[in-house]
Amino acid sequence: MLQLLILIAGVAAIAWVNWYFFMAPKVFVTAKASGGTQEVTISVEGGYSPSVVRAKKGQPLRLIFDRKEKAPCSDEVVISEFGVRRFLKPFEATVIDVTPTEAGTFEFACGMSMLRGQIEVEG
Ligand SMILES: [Cu+2]
Repeated sequence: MLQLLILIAGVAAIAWVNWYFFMAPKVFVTAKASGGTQEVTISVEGGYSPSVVRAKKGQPLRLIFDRKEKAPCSDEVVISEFGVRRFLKPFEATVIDVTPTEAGTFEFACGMSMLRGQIEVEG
């Protein structure tokens, strides 16, 4: 009986770890449109939250990276498809404006590609 309980607890712990690392960080947010510009605030703290931003093609997209840490990993953010490489000041919000001209999924990442997120552009 005790062994069974330990087994159940173990399986639950593994399930939780999988959920935490693979499911939970994938927070989807659709950029809010106001006056023709889509806007989304992404908090930067050991990762990007939301990590997936949905936006529409052909409309300016304003990404506000709100960096809540000074860990060197998140010093820079790179969005290679848009030719963006920007330094994010600790405990400050950095505004990055891009205009997606094509539909698709575009990655953004820290300078070392450890922290990752995506921009999903719908046509
Ligand atoms: Cu990094």
